[in-house]
Parts: sequence; C-alpha cells; structure tokens
Amino acid sequence: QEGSSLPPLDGSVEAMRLRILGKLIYQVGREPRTASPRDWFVATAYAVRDAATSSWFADRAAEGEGGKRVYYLSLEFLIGRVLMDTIGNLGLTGQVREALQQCGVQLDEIVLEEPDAALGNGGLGRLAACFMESMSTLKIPAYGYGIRYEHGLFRQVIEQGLQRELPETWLAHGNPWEFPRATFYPVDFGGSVTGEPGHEPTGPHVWTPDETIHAVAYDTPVVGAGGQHTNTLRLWAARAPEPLQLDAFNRGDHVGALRDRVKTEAISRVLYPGDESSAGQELRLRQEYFFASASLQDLLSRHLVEFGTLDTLPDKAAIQLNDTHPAIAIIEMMRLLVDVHRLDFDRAWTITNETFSYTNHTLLPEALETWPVALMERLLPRHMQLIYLINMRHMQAARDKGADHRVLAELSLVDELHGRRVRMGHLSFLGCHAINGVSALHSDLVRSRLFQDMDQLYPGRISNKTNGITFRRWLHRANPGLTRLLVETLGDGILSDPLQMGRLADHADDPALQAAFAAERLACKQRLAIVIRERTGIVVDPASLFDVQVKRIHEYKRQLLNIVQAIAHYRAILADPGRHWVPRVKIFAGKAAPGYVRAKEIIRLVHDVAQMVNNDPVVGDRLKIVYMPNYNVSLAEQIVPAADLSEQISTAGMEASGTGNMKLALNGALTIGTLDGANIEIRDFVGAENIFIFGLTASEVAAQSATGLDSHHAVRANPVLSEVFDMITSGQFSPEEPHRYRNLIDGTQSYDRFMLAADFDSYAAAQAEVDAFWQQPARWWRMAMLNTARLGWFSSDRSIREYAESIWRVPVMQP
Ligand code: DL6
Repeated sequence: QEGSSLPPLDGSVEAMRLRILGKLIYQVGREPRTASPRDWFVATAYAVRDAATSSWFADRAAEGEGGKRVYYLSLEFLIGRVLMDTIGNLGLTGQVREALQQCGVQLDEIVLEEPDAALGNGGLGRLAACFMESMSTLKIPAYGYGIRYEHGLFRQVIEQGLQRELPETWLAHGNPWEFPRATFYPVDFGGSVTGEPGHEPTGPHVWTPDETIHAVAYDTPVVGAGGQHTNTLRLWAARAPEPLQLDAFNRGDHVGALRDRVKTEAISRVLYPGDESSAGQELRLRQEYFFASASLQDLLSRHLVEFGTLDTLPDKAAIQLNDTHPAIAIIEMMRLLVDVHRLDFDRAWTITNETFSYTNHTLLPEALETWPVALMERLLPRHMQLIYLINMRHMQAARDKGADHRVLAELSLVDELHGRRVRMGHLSFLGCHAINGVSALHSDLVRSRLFQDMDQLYPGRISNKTNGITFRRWLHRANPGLTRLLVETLGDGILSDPLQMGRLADHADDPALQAAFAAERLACKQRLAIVIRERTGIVVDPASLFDVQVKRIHEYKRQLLNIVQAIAHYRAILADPGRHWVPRVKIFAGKAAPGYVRAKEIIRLVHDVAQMVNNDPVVGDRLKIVYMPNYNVSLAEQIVPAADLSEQISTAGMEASGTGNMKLALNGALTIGTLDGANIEIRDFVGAENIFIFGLTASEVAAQSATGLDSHHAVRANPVLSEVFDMITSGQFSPEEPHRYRNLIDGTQSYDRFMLAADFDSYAAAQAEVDAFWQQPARWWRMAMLNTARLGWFSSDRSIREYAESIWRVPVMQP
C-alpha cells in the first residue's frame, strides 16, 4: 500500500507526497479517490506537523541543557490559519505544492479549508501570535501559555446593517496541529484559608478549596523561519475531575448529572465571555486564574526537574504578562512559593519580582482591569490575603518615602473609591521588575499619566518596546507578488533582514519599478474586488483608490469620523458631479464588542450610508462604500496588500500602538493618521512628506478635554459638519426610522470625548490632499515605495530582540 511505510521526510517532493497520502489513508481514513478538499487539508497538516516535530524534539533536548526560557502568558493568541506559515517557515512550500499537484490537488484551494484560530480580539492577540513566531525565528526557547477556547472570537453576520454574533467553531472538525497531552494540573477555587499553627502572617497557609478543576494541556509547535527552531504554544482546556454524576444520571436526572461539568468546563468554552453580568465577570476572573495557575504549576515543575531549586528561577525563566489579564499569576507565584514550596515570604517576593515583567496595552480607563474585592475574597481567598499583605508593605514603603494621603490612595493596590476593587495594573507594576508600553508616545503616557506615582516610588522600571509584525506572514506570504518584485530588485537578503529593504529608496523614482509596484497593487485589488462582490454583492472598480479602515469598531478609533467625512464628500459630489473626482472605494471591516451599543450603531450607519451612496446614479464609481463582514486574520491578509490608503485616525493619546498601521504601510499603503501610537514612529521612519498627518496632538487633546467636551458650538460653527449631522439626525439615511441615529449624534455633540468636531476640518483637508497626490502617479508611487522601503524597523523580530536584550536577558540568534 502506497504511503503506509512513511519514508523519512528528506525535503523531497516524493517523500512529502507519500507522507500526505499515508496521513490521508491511515489517519483521516479516506481514499484519495473520495477525499474532500478538507480531507486533503487535514492530511497535509498532519504531514507538515510531522516535519515540524523533528526540529521541535531537537529543541526540547537542547533546552534541557540549562538555558533561560521565556514564558509568554497571554489570554489571547490570534493565530489565524497555520498551514502556509508553517510550510513557509519550514521551507517546504514548493514541495507541498508539487506533492499535492501530483495527487491532483491544488494547495491554494485546500488552504481555504483551514478555519482561522481566532483566539483573540484584535491587536493584542495578534501581537502575541507574531511574537511567538519571532521568538522561534530568533531561537529563543519559549512557551506561549493561553487558553484553548472552544469558541474563539464570534462570527459576525450583518443583517440589515445590524451585527449579530454567532459562535465560532474552529474545533468542530478537530485541530490537526495540536497534541493533546496527558499532563494536567488541579486548579482550585473558593473555600477557606487557615494559618499553620505558630506561623507568622507571612508564613505558609492551608487553603481548603470548595472546587477543583483540571487544566489539561494541548501543545502546538510554532516553527521559526528556516525551520531551525520550534517553540511550543501550550493551551489549557478545563476538564471536570468527574465526567458526570453517575448516581444522578441513574436516578434519571440526565441534565442535572452534567450540571457541575458544564459549569466547570465553561471556563475554556468562550473567548472573552460578555462581562455585563456579574456571572460573566466571575467567569472571566475564573479564566484568568485558571490559566495563570496551570501555567505556573507547569513551569515551576519543569524548573524543579531541571534545576532542583527555585532559587535559580529568575536566572532560568522570564515570565512576560501580556497586559494585566494574567496578572493574578504574580500572586499565584507567591502562593506556590510560600505555601507549597515553603520559601520565606521576602525571598519569594524577590524571586517573583525578578522573574515577571508586564506589557501595558491600553490607557483607556474603562479598559483597565480591576476586580471587586468581594469577588476575589470569595473565589480566591488566599490570594486576597496575600494581596493585602503585599499592599501593607507597599504602603509602608511609600509612607517611608513621604507619600501623603492622596498619593497613598493613588498607589494602593485596592481602589477604595469605586466600591473596593483590586487594581490589576498596580499589582502588575509592583510585582514586575520591568514594565513597558508598546510605542514611544504610549510608553511616555504610561509613565506620566497612568503610573506617575508608581514610577516615582519605583523609578526606572518603565521602558518602551514598540510593537512589530512578522513580515513573513504580513508581506512574504500575504503579498507574494510584491515580495517577488522586492527580491528581484534588492536580492533575497531582504527576506531575513528587513532593514535591507531600505535600499528600495534608491529606486523610488524609477518609472519602470513604479509601474511594476503599481501593477502588483492592481492585481491584489482585482482579487479583493472579487471577494467584495462575493461577500457583499457590491461591484467596485479596482482602478479606484482603495481607502481602508480595518480594525475593531471603537469610538476612539473613529470609524464615525471616517463615515461622517464620507458623507460630506458625497454631498460635495452631488453638488458638483461634473468635477473630476478621484474614484474611491471606502472599505470598512471590524467587529464591535457584543455589548457595545454605540459601536454597533456606527456599523449600522456605515451600512445605511453605503446603501444610499452605492445606489445613487449621480455618484456612480466616484464613491463606493463597502463593509466587509466577519473581519479576521485571513480577510486581513487579503485586504492589506490591496490597500492604497490606510486610515489610522484614532484620537491622539488613545491608540496604544496599532499594528495594522504597520502591516498596511509595509505593503505600500499611504497612511492618513493622527499623531498617535506607532503612527508617530512610522512618520519618523517614512518621512513627514510621505504620510498624511492631521488632527490634535495628545497634549492638545488633553488640554481641550480639560476645557469641556461639549462640541455643539463647534459643530454649529462648521457648516459642513452641521449639515452632515443634520442629514443623519433627520433620518435621510434611515427614512424608515428617522431617529435611528439621534442618540449617536446627540451624544457625540454633548460629550465629544473623541474630538470628532475638533479634528473634522483637518481630516477633510488631509483627505483632499490624498486626492491631489493620487492624481500625480509618479509622486504617489514614490511615496508608496518609500513606505515599504522604510518600514523594516517595524519587524516583530526587532521588537523581540529588544525584549530579549533588556527585559528577559536571553541570548538571541540571527534569523
Ligand atoms: O499592543 C497591541 C495592541 C495595540 O497595537 C493597540 O493599539 C491596543 O489598542 C491594543 N490593546 C488592547 C487592550 N486591551 N486590553 N486590555 O487590546 O494592543
């Protein structure tokens, strides 16, 4: 039987072909004759996973030789599809393509059978995925720890402009990339705590929980570029210790018999359960503790097996907290060190602090995590005790340094003003030796606004680590045509050293290269136009300027500013249809949090405006508005290479970094943006003349906010804006329900926290400048090429190198 003997994968097409056939027949259980595209995908994934496994084993063996490991703790890993990344990094794309072809199967078709692993909401989760890939590429021994959500980020369907959320089912047909392990750890909740007789308050205590859940490990290999190093993403699933209560079942209570199991396993059921209800909040805290505890038990037991003592932990392990979601791990570490491993409290605190570091990803007050003390006391009684102890010492240290009442209240781990809540950001600051923001501006604001008092008490902990993206996914694989052109022009050194793309600047005025660059863009736009038609029914002209805003829908990201300006533009076209208008396709995509009413209203407004504009015969191809449903990593991979203009228009001071801004500029889109997050560094690299900057700066936003947020007056003083608002509020876009957007627009005027009115005119002026530049192709394509040329610094390899050198202190190899 062909394929049954599995000859070694020696890099040849024949060995790959036999391996795929073997997997198809003996693992998937299908004959080639009857296999579906999905069967072929699964068989290919298994064959490729085999190839990844050899380097994985070699790395596990090498790690046993005592190097330092990074543990990246993140509640989100927004991975997307895995197949192309893995075969690309293994250098097997050609072999796999050819092997499949010999079986009469097209790689490009079966790729579409892989569901996106959407274990994250947006930038934070995608950053974690890029970082995992870069750590493997730089041969940094690392584990990513997270949750194996059965249902990742919801599937967005749009019905009459309304977002509806449906469960996402990436595991419905199994996951060929993962290895389920027998490894599990007990994770406890609730119950009571008693001190050991004769012990100090800082000594070991006994926690008698009233609930225990098992955390079961699933491992996925993460292959680095060149396939030389492979790390592990270990995701935890919750399992009830007993599958059912057999006595209840036998009594005929078939549902009741499963009740405990359902409650227990809810922990890993859904990414980001709605937290409007207190049950939702509790589930979220349970998720955070569940994965933090399992991950720490796992890494401590690995360390003890290898080194025999926990004293060396900071020399051998660096634990990075991706935002505050895993912050309870700091206290769990203290509990494990003091209660289980019986270390002295002060020694335990030193070890914890030297091992942990924390990345902040937001300044928005509503996104800063705090947990009600009462909930913590009920769910994690021992942890709350430890928090009080740590806080007492922290307060004493502050008093010793002369902190007054006001400062003590600011510094305390417990916020007493809003119903007694534990501040997870403060806990993270206190428990970590290094804290970083994710762009230069953001890190400055972390220091000066968010943690001003903490920074004074513990100076020197905060640094900046500007985000990055993996070019292998976001340029080489998402845009193979442009990559080929870059390699032909600059040599294949750019594939491993993105700074070498800088030499493209020498060719930015070459008309032939400009034409080739533009042709690659056009090809991507033609492909995207087909996807747009398939998914929305809207026909767009690929020769138009593709203007793209793709990201989560949020007021601070200001999709509202974009659509309001689009309406103003529409009115201008109607007023003067004979003018030479630059044809534009405005593309929106993104999901709103299920409970975020205003964000959902913005989605609906975009649809209502699109309905009118796209069907207005006077407008024709001069303006089209498209909302692409169900934005995810795979859709981003199609949109990013096809964008001419990248909308990065957040209110200054509110977008921590952005990473979509980097992906789009890398692929040669020009940015229209505010001086916010990493836009500032993008401007510094590409040159102010190659980006369209507008709007208030972060300090101007702060100053204006201090004078009040009512913008009625500003709107009335602005004829264009007031006419657009009148159009919306009088129901011109929603005649069947004229007041549909009253709240949205009234609210924006009476509480213009996001500075829509203040930035409107400069945004419109920047858009007019975009049109003017588009009409000068030589200038436009020069700017586009300079963007690609100068984005090399924004590689996640660079970010990871910075973390490795100054926070984790682990050696790094060149890719
Ligand atoms: O750092 C990754 C990403 C940034 O690029 C975005 O600017 C930022 O909004 C996002 N932050 C979050 C915060 N969530 N919480 N908590 O997603 O992080």
